[in-house]
Amino acid sequence: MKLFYATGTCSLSPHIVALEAGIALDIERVDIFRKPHITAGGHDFTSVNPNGYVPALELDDGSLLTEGAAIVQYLADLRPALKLAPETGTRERYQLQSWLNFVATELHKMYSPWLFHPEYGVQAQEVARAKIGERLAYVEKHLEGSGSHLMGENFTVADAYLFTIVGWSAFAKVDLSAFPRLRAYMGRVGARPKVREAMLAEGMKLAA
Ligand SMILES: N[C@@H](CCC(=O)N[C@@H](CS)C(=O)NCC(=O)O)C(=O)O
Repeated sequence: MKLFYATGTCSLSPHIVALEAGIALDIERVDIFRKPHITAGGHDFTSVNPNGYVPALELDDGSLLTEGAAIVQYLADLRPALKLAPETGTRERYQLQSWLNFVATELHKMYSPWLFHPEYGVQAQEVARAKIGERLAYVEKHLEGSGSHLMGENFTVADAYLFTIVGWSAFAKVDLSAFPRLRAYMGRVGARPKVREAMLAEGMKLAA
C-alpha cells in the first residue's frame, strides 16, 4: 500500500493511523504547492487522484481510495483487534463517523482554505476563525466528560484526524488559550510514539 501525502497536511491523519495499526506503508510525497502537483516520483498527481489532493491511498491491487475519513476507517478495519474504530454497524461506529464528519466539514474545511489562502482576505479569515472558535468550544465541552479521547479512553482514528487539523492552529493564528482541555488533549495525542514517528517521517518539527 502506498499513501500519497504532503507534509503536515490532512494526510498526516491516515499516516498516523497506519503506524498505530502497524500497517506497512510506502509513502510518496506530493508537492501540493506547485501547479500541477508533482509526486516525488515525478508524475503529475492528477494522474493518480484526478481531484489533485492528498491523502490518497493506493491499495495493493492498484485501486485508489481517497477521502481521509474513508481511508482512516479502511486502515482501522484491517486491524480490528486494535479498536482504532468501533466495529462496523454498532452505534459507536456511527458516533465515530459523526466525529470524522464534524472534523472534516466543521474544522478541516474552515481552517483550509480560508486561513491558508491570504487572497481570500482578512474578512474571510476573521469569519473562519470565529466559526472555528465556536466549534472548538464544542470540542472543549465534550472533552470535559468524554475521557482522555473523543470516543472515551481509547485513541481512535477520529483523534488522529482532530489532532492533525487542530495542529494547524498556530500557523493559522487560531487561539487555543480558552481551551485548556483541548490543549492537554493535543499534548497527549502528540506524545504518542506513533504520532511522533509519523510527524518525523514527514519532516515535521515535534512540539517540545
Ligand atoms: N475532501 C478531501 C480534502 C483533502 C484536502 O483538502 N487535501 C489538501 C491538503 S489538507 C490538499 O491536498 N490540497 C491541495 C489541493 O486541493 O490542490 C479529504 O477529506 O480527504
